[in-house]
Amino acid sequence: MWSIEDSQMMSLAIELAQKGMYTTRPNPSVGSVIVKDGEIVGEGYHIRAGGPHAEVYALNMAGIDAQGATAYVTLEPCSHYGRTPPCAKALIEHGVSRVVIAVTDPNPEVSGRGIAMLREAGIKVDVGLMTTEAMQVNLGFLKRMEKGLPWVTVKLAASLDGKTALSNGVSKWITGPEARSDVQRLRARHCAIVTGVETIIADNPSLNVRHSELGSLANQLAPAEIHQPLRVVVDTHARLGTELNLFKQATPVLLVSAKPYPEEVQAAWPEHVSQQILPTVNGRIDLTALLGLLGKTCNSILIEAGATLAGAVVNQGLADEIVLYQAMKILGGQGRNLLALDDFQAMSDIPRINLIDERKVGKDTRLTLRVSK
Ligand code: AOF
Ligand code: ZN
Repeated sequence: MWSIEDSQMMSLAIELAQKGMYTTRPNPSVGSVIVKDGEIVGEGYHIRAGGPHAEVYALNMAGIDAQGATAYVTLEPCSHYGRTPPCAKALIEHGVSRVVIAVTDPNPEVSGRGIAMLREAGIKVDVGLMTTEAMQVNLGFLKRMEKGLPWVTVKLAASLDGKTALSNGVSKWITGPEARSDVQRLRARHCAIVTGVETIIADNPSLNVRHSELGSLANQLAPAEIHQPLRVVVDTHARLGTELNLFKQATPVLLVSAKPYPEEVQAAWPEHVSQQILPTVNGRIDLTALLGLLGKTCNSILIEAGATLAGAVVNQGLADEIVLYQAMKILGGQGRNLLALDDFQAMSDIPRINLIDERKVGKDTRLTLRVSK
């Protein structure tokens, strides 16, 4: 069913979609290529929510050449009037004769209706080219649409002996500057960063994205184009004080606890700080409830926390991906472990982890791992 040209054009559409990775959320990243008589007459990608969809850029570029052409789209064209009119309608009006789609859109507003609209208009629609590859670009959007939960990435950094700090608690500069810059890019593509109260007390981090530390991405992304992630702190007993680096930047901070903060603490919060009270399980914030809350607006979240919270996320089977930066150092002693996990009794009980990617980042190694359920 698929020609070599089909595969080449869809690969290009996927590459285009990837360009939107840092800017489209909560929308998906979508790419489109329009081909007429073997020539590319239009291409485009979705840049930001509220702006035109990928197909519209490609159709505008193609103009009259779209007549009788084939449109390649990485996600099913939309059928609804959202912030923009339906792309299926635009494709019909421009007279394309064939549409090739990699992934159907699970958004209940669309979910097959885009395909139906095109077919009703007599357009040939072929679905399922390079589906797996195209899905990788929108793992968060697809999971949120299907389950109402965000994609969960757990970021970890450790020595060769799996420690995150010396025995005396010193944890600064385990990984090098390149890995820290890589973490900035990781933050930039997640909707929220979740950490625990212990990390805030120990390190007083700001958990923001700093343009100057984005490395090569800084050339692509102007400071104003960065989506600063929502910063979430799990603080079950509402212990946090008010003099925190987290509060210094005026982008949203959400404090999650089991009880309200004292009135005088709340009164000292800047305007961008808010709190949410969630239920507990065994004396700790119910992480499934937290994911459900964040899944209302977030495609993907990054857990940057200590062994207890990160361990709980993995233990409860809530992690989709682990990004592990491993420094070529041996910290020795009784330093902090990477994850606080259950004592497993059998090899069949341990989490199942697959290596997706492994590369050198400066002097460190970065492993990207998928956790299968
Ligand atoms: C497409 N092409 O490039 C995108 C699509 O709020 P709106 O109007 O931008 O609609 C957002 C929804 O449209 C989004 O949730 C997804 O279902 C679809 N996104 N569709 O055909 C695109 N970004
Ligand atoms: Zn659309």
